[in-house]
Amino acid sequence: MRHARRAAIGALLGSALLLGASLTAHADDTKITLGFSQVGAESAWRTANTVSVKSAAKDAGINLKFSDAQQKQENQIKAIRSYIAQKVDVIAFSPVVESGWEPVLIEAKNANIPVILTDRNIDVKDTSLYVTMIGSDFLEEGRRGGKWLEDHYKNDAGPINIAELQGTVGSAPANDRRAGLLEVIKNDPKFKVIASQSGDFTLAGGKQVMEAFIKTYGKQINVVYAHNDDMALGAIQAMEEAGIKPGKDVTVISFDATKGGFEAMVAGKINVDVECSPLLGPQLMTAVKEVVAGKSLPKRIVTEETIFPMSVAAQVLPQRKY
Ligand code: GZL
Repeated sequence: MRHARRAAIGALLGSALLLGASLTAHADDTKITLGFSQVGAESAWRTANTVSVKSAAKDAGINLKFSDAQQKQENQIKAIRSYIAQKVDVIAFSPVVESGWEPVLIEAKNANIPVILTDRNIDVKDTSLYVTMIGSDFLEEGRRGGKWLEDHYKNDAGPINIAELQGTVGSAPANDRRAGLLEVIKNDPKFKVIASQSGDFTLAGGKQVMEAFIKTYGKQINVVYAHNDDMALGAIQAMEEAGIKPGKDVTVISFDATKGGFEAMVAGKINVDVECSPLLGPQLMTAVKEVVAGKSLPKRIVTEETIFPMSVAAQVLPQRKY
């Protein structure tokens, strides 16, 4: 008798466990699935952005499908097409460049899958192809860098020759950080951009381009305007190998304000770092849930950020999150 009772209880327990499992499985099916196409892993900023997206998806209970495009637009388009085929609930991506997105975004629209842009913007006539764009105002970042430069050299008659390390060709941050600088210095003839070339947002790219600039312009260079910290750190290596003291012989302006940028400011090798926050994950997941819930979102969600001169770096560095 006791044996039979024990067997019955065991069977009951087993089916309860099975039921529980199937409920959880069912719960997984009702989880929101987000397909995310990331630019690549080109910089410390990008790495921090990926960590933010992945951890925020986990915290939000969102099922994340993630792909790294190795900075190639065709890989992002392929990833977006695969998310459409998998019928994800929402697609989000950080567009490596501004143009060439209409065809695949029309496919997403025809599949009734909403698209959210993060980090970088796109240049499309039909802005109904995406719900919202969450990220920095790169034009304002460029203006901040330009205004700092004007103030830094307010008592210097010039000429002030600028060597510009551009980010990825055709990308919104590269286009706008350049445009913001030129907008500020255009009425001040003492400033001249004597060299400008893309280092593709990488440390190696920044070093390679700076080596070429030093060969061609040598001591004529007064300022390095680097579109991100990784290229600035590469340029610093090139300058030191050429016996140039970055931050002293040459003023270095950089963007992102990553830990590496702060450490270089503490070491006196970067003079100012314009903040560009990669911590977009939480805002993205909130937007995803709101889109799925049918709520309307603003077309543009701008991240709050500032500028850090070298003088505050040592005090601010311990609080930095990326
Ligand atoms: C800016 C981001 C840029 C960073 C670079 O939001 O798109 O790409 O400035 C990164 O570090 O590679």
